[in-house]
Formats: sequence, C-alpha cells, structure tokens
Amino acid sequence: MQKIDVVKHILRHTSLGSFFCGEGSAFAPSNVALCKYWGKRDLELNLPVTSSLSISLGNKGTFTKIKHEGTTDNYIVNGVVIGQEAQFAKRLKEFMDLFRPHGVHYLVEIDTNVPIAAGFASSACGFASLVQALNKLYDWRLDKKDLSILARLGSGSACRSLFEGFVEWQRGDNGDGMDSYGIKLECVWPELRIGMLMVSAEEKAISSRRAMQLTVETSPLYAAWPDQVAADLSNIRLALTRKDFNLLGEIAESNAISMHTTMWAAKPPIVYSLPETFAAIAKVQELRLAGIPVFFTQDAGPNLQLLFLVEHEEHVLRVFPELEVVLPFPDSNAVRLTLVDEHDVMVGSCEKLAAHIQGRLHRAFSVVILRKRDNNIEILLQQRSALKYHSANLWSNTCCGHPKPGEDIVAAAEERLREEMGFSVPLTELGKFHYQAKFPDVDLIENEIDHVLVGFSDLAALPFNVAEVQDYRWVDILELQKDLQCRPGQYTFWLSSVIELVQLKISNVF
Ligand code: 2P0
Repeated sequence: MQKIDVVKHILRHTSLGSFFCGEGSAFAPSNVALCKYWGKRDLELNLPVTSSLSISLGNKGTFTKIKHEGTTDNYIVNGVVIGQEAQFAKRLKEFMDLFRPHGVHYLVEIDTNVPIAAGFASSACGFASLVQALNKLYDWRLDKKDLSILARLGSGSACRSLFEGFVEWQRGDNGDGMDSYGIKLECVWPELRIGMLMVSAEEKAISSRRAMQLTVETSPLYAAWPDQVAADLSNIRLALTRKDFNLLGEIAESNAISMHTTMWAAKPPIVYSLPETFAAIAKVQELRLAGIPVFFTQDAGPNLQLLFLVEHEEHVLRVFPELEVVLPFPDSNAVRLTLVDEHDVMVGSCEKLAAHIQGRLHRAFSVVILRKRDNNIEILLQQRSALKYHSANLWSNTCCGHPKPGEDIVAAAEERLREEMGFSVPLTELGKFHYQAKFPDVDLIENEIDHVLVGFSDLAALPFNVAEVQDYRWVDILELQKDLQCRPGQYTFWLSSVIELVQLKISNVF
C-alpha cells in the first residue's frame, strides 16, 4: 500500500481543495520518547515494529503557516528560504504532493524553536503542525486520530506530536496502518520537568531514518528489542498510574541505553554519543549518588533530555547551568518571566529561578512612589524581606517585579504595588535601563531591562506584605542620593540607576 492510498482513504469524504480557506496555521509541540520507536515493519507507511510512548515538550515545537502562492513551492524556515535542492525541501515537497490539488503551489512558513536535525525531534513537530495547518487550509475537519495517521506518513514520531502530555503510539496490526496512531494518556503531572541538554547542534552524520533501518537489518541485538519495549511500556504505564517518578526515570533511561546499545551492535556501528554526552551522563549519575533523582534519555543524536521534578530543579540547574528547562504541563505555581533581546523585544519565556541562575536577559519593572513636601520631593523606600531570593534586607525603591509573558507592564506593576505595599495608584512609565549584576552569595545573576514607573501617594500607614517587605520609610530624594554614595551597601544594586532616571525625568512628572 502507498501513502497516497492512505490519504485518499482518510480524505474520502472531502473534496480536495474545494473548501479552500486561504491560509491555515497551527503549532505542534515536539515530543521525546520515554520508550522509543526504533524499527519499522513498513518503510513506506512508517509503521513501527513496536508501540512507543512519549511526553510532549510544552512550548518547544513548530508553528507552520501554509497558503497557495506562486508558480513553484517556497519553503521558509525561521525566515530563511530553503533551496529546492535541499534534502529538507525534497522531503517536504514529496509530502505536500500527497495533498496538492492540480496546478497548486504552496508557500510554507515554518518557525521552530527546536534545533533542526540535532536529535530534538524537529521532524515530529514539523509534520504534526503541517497536517494541522493543512486541515485548516482545506477545512477537512479531521479528528486527531486521522491527523495522527497523516502526520505519521511524514515522520513516524510525528503521530505523537498531535497531543500534549503523555502519548502512546499504538503499533497496530493492519497492513494499511489505520490502527497505528497516537493516543493521549490521561496522566497529568505538573511537577515534571524535562531539561534539554544541548551537547552539539551539528546536523547528525546519519539520519535517524537510515540508522533505524540499518539497526533492524544488521544488529544481532535487535531481536531482543520488541520484548524489551513490551516490558518497558508496561512499567511506564504503571509508573504513570502511581506517579512513581523513580520508576519512570529508571525505565526511560534503560530504554534509551538499550536502543543505543542495539545501534552500537549494527554493522557498521552507529554511534551518536560524543565524549561530551558521556561526560554529561556521568554528571547525572553523580547527582543520583548525591540523592537527587534525575535521569536521562537520548534520541538519535548526541544530546540528552534530563527528567526530574520541580523540587530538584535548582539543584539540577546548578550542575547543568546551560540546561533549557521545559514544562510539559502548565504549572500554576511556576512563575515565568518574559525573555527579551537587547531591544526589549520578547523572545520567549523562562522560569524565574532558571532565568536568574542562567543570567538570561528578561523584562522587569521598578516602581517609584513620590510625594511633595514643601519644595522637596520624597520617595517611598521599602526594606526587602530577609526571605527574598537575592538582595535580602537591603533598602530599595517602592517595589519591583517581573511582568508575565504577554502581560501589560503598567497593569502588572500596579498589581505588584498592591501585593507588596498594600495600596495601588495609577503609574506612568518614565523610561528603562539595562543592568547586570552577580550576587555571588546566592549564586544568581541579574540581567534585566528594567522599566521605571512612577506614581504619587502620601499615605501615612501602609499595610505592607511581610513576606516581601520588612519596613518602609519616606526619604528626601537628594538626601537619598547622598546616602547612596556614602553607604552603598545599605541599598540594592539597581536603586542608584532608578534614582538617576527619576532625577533626569522628574521635571516631566511634576
Ligand atoms: C522516537 N526517534 O521514538 C525515536 C527514538 C529517534 C530516537 O522517532 O523515519 O524521524 O521519519 O519515521 O520519526 C526519530 O525517527 O523517523 C524517532 P521516521 P523519525 O522518538
């Protein structure tokens, strides 16, 4: 059976191209297999020898936009036009041909935050987003099962990227593969973290497609693989039912080791690991010996994905500061910051602690509340609580915070003022500045674009929040500038820059 036969069957109730919607777009998350797909029983339809089980990678994935345009197909990946001769373009065109009405050409724009062909499952989210974009473009209204089957025709693991969370790809038994698709599992585990550890971003020397086939055809160890997968799958299902993290991690790690060992035994041997891969594995093992439950899995490449729980995130990040932490499930307790470039344009989001351990540039705000006393201007200072994660006990501007991704800065600051100081007033933005500082005592790095917002109040007593603030006082702004020079150790690192900006712009606000 050919791919086109499967497509015709699935689209038998639709009329190709007749319900053309102008444009279709969709996002699909990448996924990492905890029990791997390695080996096909049908090369044409990407039907697997065994079932497999994966976890989706939150906001790591691919956004695809597609429309009819031009006299030839054009593919743009992250803003770069891909030449027709590139392997990637040929594979994409071959897939698009399955759905193409006569005489039509496509503009396909692909934006991905997953390294391409480096073993982070870029083809999985690529084909999963593409079939969903096509579903919208042609208004097919297919369900996830049919979309999963279509995505599999592009790349096997793509059939698991139609869903969020844990997904099992049932191998199925039928020759046409109509029973071989991804199924979302019920387990929700917000504490789970996946750390993407980039050892090398180089394109791999041998594609997973080729490596998979070579393993099946030449590895004497491959005969044992289906039984290993059957046992691993049943243990992972058990681990998910019981929320037994150690069992989940142990099985996922051993499944990845078995897959790579089976590849090593192929002729010629297929070795994806680099010396840096083994060095990282040794660090994972050291962490475990130190009592931190962290495990690894490895796809067809030298990079690793680490599995751990949120309670151990800080510890893991200190050993792997370069780790990119992914939340497969939204966690309402995780405070996320807005990552920006040097022009303050949002480029992503990151957990608060991870951003400060890694020193990633993010957006912040500093609130300054002023009042007039005779001809002098006074500023309301707060003394930070002894419990703050950095700059504890120091005197600072009225309050500080970080807007959440997509949140309006002024609204976030007015809300934060109420949370910390017990009152709020309308605020106006004065300007912004970039500052970087290291806090060696707590091993954190501040690297932020700080928006300074000003407001007016003259409250005598403030019902401040003792979890954040231990004291407050009004002080003449000129007196404060002198004291900042004499006793800088009493104040936060950024206060002098905030005051400088206020002084510069003060005539605009009074
Ligand atoms: C997986 N991998 O389960 C396994 C583990 C990589 C290692 O599925 O030929 O790109 O397109 O069906 O899906 C990568 O293989 O292969 C893969 P094709 P695919 O995630």
